Amino acid sequence: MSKVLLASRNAGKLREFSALLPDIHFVLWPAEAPELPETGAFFLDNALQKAEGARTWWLEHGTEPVDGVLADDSGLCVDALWGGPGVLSARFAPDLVSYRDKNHRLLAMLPEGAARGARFVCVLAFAPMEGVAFTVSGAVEGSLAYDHRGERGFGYDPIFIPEGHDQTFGELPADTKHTLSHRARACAALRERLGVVRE
Ligand code: ITT
Repeated sequence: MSKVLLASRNAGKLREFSALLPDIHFVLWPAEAPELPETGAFFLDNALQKAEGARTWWLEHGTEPVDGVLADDSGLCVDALWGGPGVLSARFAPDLVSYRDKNHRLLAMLPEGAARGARFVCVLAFAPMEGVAFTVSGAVEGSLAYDHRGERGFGYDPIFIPEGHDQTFGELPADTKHTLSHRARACAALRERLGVVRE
């Protein structure tokens, strides 16, 4: 089993990575570690920034050996909002605390009759402790619900209906989300890539 530092403070992501990559033992990003920079304009830039920033910090301060660092930059891209909130998904509506409120705010921003197409995108960056970092990505197409529906998952899950389903990710069981989500697809690509790297 490989040991990987997960450069994320998002509990929802951690839960999903544990389910999607059960063969990896994740070491958590410590509470005393710094906030990782994510100043890029693209998911890919931010994922690499986080993975490489975490690797540099761990090389100096890490408390146990790890094989590499995994970072995830992801978000919801809404057609009627010109792809927003996109890379700014975690920073959308900072005046609001709960995702129920943020989701209502986001839905209220859509003009009446607007197209409801949206997609979740996930870019994973993996930085081996020695060697060059690489990225993989995954996306899932879907549409926005008209209201916050369901309490499963996290973040924008209760307003996103994946293509081919009638329920939101907030209503669908986690096992279903894990067969088709942006993160599941990116994890499948990561597994394949790590398999190649190990050969
Ligand atoms: P880390 O950088 O510490 O990993 P973060 O929450 O800041 O955590 P991002 O910058 O990648 O991570 O922001 C992603 C946001 O997009 C996240 O906070 C959610 O609001 C949303 N998001 C991403 N994947 C999601 C998913 O599977 N379901 C619901 N919302 C998701």
